[in-house]
Amino acid sequence: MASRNKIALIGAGQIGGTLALLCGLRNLGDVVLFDIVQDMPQGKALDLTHLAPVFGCDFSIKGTNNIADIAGANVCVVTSGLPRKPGMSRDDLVKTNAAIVKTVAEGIKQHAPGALVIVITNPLDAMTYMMQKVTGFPARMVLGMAGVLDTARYQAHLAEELKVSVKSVSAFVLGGHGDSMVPVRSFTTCNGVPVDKLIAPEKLEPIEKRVRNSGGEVVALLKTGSAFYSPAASAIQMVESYLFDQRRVLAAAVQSNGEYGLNKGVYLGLPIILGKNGVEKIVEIDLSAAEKEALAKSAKEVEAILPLLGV
Ligand code: A3D
Repeated sequence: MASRNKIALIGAGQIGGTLALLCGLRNLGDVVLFDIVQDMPQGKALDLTHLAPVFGCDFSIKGTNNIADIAGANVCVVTSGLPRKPGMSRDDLVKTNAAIVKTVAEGIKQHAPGALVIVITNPLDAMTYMMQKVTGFPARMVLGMAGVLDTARYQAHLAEELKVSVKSVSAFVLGGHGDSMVPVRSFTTCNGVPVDKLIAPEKLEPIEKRVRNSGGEVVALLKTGSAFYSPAASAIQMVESYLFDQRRVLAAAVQSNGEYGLNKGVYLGLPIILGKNGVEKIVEIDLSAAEKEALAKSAKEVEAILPLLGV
């Protein structure tokens, strides 16, 4: 008999709770929702248990403060850590969140050694690097969610400008999940038509600038916390690609093995194929000289933070 998937959500805050909801709605398997705050994950789990009959979702969800409950998880999605406040950069979170991610990584290493780990905690690329270093898991099994979201933000604003369905826009945003991220215009199309043939540069540039600052735009509006619906949805796309071996081509923070001339070992948003073995392949696309330069600059910004991690 086939066994059910088990998805461990580490951090039961805004993104963790939304992830749990989406796991249920999309029938992905059974969920363990872990947090250090007493009773809160149990409360969210009970609420979602009551939702299951309404939509006919066959899933069990357990809220817990005991990390040992993640044992046997196929996938761990990590959101534990502080979100930004208005005026903060993602890098301002580094010290606090590094300590949290280190503890969580030790728990995952001990209790879920076979799991795919998807990190969402910011600063994303550095936290994913830290997760791989502390768990010692193969690099193909540790990746960060940012590229799917940054790409979705680009697609959303391009579709708005073109007045077309978001389904018609195909795009890539690569690089670090920060101000230096790289919207890859040369591989961004509306049903195969290059986007720079459809939108004039003076309109395209502000859209790309807005994408780089989209996270901050949401933070400034919310005032407490950061985006959570779209980050959760983006991670769910990655979870599905892994659990169902969909081999989707998407952008994710992965460990470079020298692709694109980047230093080996650095974590950065690159195009990948995500399947049952985790990162099946880092795809090398033919970037323009300016895009390559922007990617290298973005990698330098990520590398500048790594010494602060102490791993
Ligand atoms: P929030 O609602 O504050 O939830 C974080 C949760 O982590 C809280 O419930 C904490 O109690 C919990 N926590 C703290 N320490 C631990 C620990 N040691 N073990 C388990 N849980 C712990 O934040 P959120 O869900 O809105 O955001 C979570 C993270 O995602 C933040 O670092 C955000 O900056 C980041 N984020 C990333 C993106 C990307 O695109 C990469 C987008 C939006 C937010």
